Amino acid sequence: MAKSVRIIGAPTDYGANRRGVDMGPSAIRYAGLTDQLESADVSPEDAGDLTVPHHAIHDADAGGDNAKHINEVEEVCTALADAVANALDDGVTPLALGGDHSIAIGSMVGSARDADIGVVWFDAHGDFNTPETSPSGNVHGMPLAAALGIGDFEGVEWANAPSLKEENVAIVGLRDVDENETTAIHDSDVTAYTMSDIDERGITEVTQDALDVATSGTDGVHVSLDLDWLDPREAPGVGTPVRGGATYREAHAAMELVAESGAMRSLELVEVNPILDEHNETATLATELAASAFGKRIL
Ligand code: 5AB
Ligand code: MN
Ligand code: MN
Ligand code: MN
Repeated sequence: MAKSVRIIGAPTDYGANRRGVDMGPSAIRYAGLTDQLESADVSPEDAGDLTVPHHAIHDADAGGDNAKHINEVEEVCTALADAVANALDDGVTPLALGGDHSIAIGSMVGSARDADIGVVWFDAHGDFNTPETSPSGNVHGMPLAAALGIGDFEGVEWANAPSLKEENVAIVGLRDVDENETTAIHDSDVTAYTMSDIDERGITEVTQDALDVATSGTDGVHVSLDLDWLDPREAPGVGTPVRGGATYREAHAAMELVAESGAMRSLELVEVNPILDEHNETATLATELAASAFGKRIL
């Protein structure tokens, strides 16, 4: 029987400072997500979008400077955590569509509710800031620290994934890390691979190592795919592009290894911003990479 996947849209931009990423779920669906998933031999069901609190004037009412819109982020992530946990209860694999990367707090909390999970985080950025260290106050730069209960997030129940251990987190593709994040990553038991590691060792070996980190002693892996992991030439439609990212083929190879591992418990596609995109190509790429992660085969 084909594996079932439940698509859960999280159309939010409260964690980022560039508008438009809240249209990511529409753009990804429009790019043909369900067809791509069917081509990977999984049967998709679309649960629609979560309700995101409305705001008319975004920046005027951001609330706390250190973690902007934290109440709205909490509302979205709490709903997403429930939706992800319910999908897993129903025996289907949750596929969350962002939205900015703050939604990963909800995905990880939900995925970790009844299991010990590992995480593979494909991203140009560390996403390891806390409200205290963040240079921007944007929560999309903080989700890993939040889920791990680091710094100001310690004991923040809605944001912590207690069964997620640092030693089961692997970040892949780093090339833009803030000074405080560098220290925090070094001080943690998280494993981090930079683009230089990919240059030197190749995407296959690095991804395999990352999967080993995330599967070691866990029940499954949450895969978080920030489209800015890819080079901006492949994925221009993102809010924080950084040159020198993964190529089209490297990204597919990594997702194919994810599929081969058989360990993926939940997946999210984040940071697709159709306003900044060219002809929806970043959203299209996101759908193709999802198909690879779910095991699409050429032959
Ligand atoms: B993304 C920055 N480190 O904290 C910050 O796209 C950028 O989810 C965060 O990886 C980028 O504001 C967040 C400067
Ligand atoms: Mn607002
Ligand atoms: Mn990110
Ligand atoms: Mn990023």
